[in-house]
Amino acid sequence: MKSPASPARTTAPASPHRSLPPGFVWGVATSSYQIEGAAQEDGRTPSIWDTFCRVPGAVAGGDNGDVACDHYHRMPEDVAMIADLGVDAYRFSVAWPRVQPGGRGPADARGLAFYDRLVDELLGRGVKPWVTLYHWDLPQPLEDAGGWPARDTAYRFADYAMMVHQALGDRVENWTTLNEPWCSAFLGYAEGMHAPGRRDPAAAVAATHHLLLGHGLAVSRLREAATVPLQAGITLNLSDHRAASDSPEDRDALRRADGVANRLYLDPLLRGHYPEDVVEDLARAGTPLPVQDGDLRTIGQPIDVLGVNYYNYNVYAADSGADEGGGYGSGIRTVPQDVERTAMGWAVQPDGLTSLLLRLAREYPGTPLAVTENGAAFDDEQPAGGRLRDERRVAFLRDHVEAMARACEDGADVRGYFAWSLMDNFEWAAGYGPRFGLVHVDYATQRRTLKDSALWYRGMIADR
Ligand code: IFM
Repeated sequence: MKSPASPARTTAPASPHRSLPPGFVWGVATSSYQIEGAAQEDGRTPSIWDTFCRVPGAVAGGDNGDVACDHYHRMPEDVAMIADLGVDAYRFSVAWPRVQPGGRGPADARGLAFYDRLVDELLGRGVKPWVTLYHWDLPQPLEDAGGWPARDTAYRFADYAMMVHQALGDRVENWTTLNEPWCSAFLGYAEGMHAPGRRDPAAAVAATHHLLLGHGLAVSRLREAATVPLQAGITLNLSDHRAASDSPEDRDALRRADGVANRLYLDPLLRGHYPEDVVEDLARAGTPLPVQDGDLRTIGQPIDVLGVNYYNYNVYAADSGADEGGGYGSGIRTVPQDVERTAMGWAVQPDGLTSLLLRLAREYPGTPLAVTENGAAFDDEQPAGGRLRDERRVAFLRDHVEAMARACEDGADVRGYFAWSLMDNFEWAAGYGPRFGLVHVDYATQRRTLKDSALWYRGMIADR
């Protein structure tokens, strides 16, 4: 194993700002279910995550998002804290079951009013709102009606997007339809690790198509409804995976893994068609994509920005006895790498951010990129005297910001970077154990303490 923190530097690195374009956006990110709490207030109805958290053994420690960071009640103080970091933008998501309880029928004015206040509070402090419409909290009744594997959910999503746009569209410029549809589809419907906890590879493939269709329908309708200029996009979790060797078998393992993780999403969105090899693999596996006439035109319409969530990459080898997971990775093995790991067990690989951004620039030219999530959970100490020293997170962020800057120097068109996450929060199936925040949250008192990483981030931004 490498030493826990990055090796000491002998020379000071050049400022990343010199390599970044003018107007580069620095931000922090969160999502609704992970921070809001107030799960039963103001008309909000259960999402698939409220349900999943009640399944014994589904979430570590039996945790749930009922209270989370209590952001719903502490929003003005939290926005003041965001502004104090000196960021340009705040990426947050809107809770569908708060805005449209049950996922059908009219909007709930109380739910919309919360986001209305949030947007005003942000703008009043000079912070741009970056809205994500869907970060995994599907209203439970829509799951009961079939969830994302059902085509109708895509149309329900576009209707809901319009409700949010009607309330916020006069002030919000940046709209992200979905966060990490691969996770919604494959972790939720194939691996059963995330809500709704299904283990059905065919459902995951159908969910993929309907998520992308929902994205396309929402983008069309957002553009039709826009009265002020609007930037529309989607955020994908992407990784520039590698093959363990140049053998044809390992290269094919990489092709298949990369096909499902990356190209299954990138190609329809940015090239207007699904990758042929993946379509064939999926059909052969008995899990075909349920594409109808015109869908790919809807999905592949131009977007203004592609959000990239980057954490790490895998090295793949062929192994007839292995299954990468969820029934779609049979014959593929992940080869463990001897590198530093985060508290999630994820490898720390900043070089993968450079290569990913350059690959996107090369293979999907013409679409501006923004790193919409990047960060790490570490086993932080408790705050002492109002301070929390998290040098590993500082090193992680510094190394990844530099890795992004290198990609920009080499030609990638990256317009923004959002640290994940503003504050410690509910880390899905891992519960409240892993702490990704730049800000420490004491869940018993809801006291917030800026970690050294928050101070570093503020200083780095101020240096531009
Ligand atoms: O916390 C999540 C986030 O909701 C989506 N992207 C990855 C993060 C860390 O797991």
